[in-house]
Amino acid sequence: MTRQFLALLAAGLFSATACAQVTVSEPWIRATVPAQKSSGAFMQVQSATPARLVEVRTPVAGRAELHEMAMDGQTMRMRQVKEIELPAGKVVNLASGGYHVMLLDLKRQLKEGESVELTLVVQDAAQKRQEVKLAVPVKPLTHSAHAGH
Ligand SMILES: [Cu+2]
Repeated sequence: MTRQFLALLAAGLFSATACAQVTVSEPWIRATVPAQKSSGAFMQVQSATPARLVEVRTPVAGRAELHEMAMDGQTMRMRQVKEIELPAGKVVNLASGGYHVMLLDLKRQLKEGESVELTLVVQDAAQKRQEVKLAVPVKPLTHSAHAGH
């Protein structure tokens, strides 16, 4: 990623008006070791009106996917999902072992204590999209069970 692109990202893409109807609490990203190419982002998301989380973006990863963990016979596996339902007023927990955000093709190591820009794209019932921009703290590797990639 070029410096120019980073500057564009910081300057223009996001309006300052965070959507009032979507609340994100306790977001965190799992720290990585130097050669590691993937990590997970976890948080609690609540929307006042029925909506769906349809996309996640971050400058530190080549791509970010929405995943869910599910039993496949006797084994827990994760798979990509297109979207995550946000029922009105319900806190949806994106956590290790359930739905989560997977960061893939990491461009660098994510170190404990830093803050990573993450943007959630939420679509409401009228198909209108809005972005929720977050500064997410990187925390130590506490969920080692999540190593499926
Ligand atoms: Cu995953």
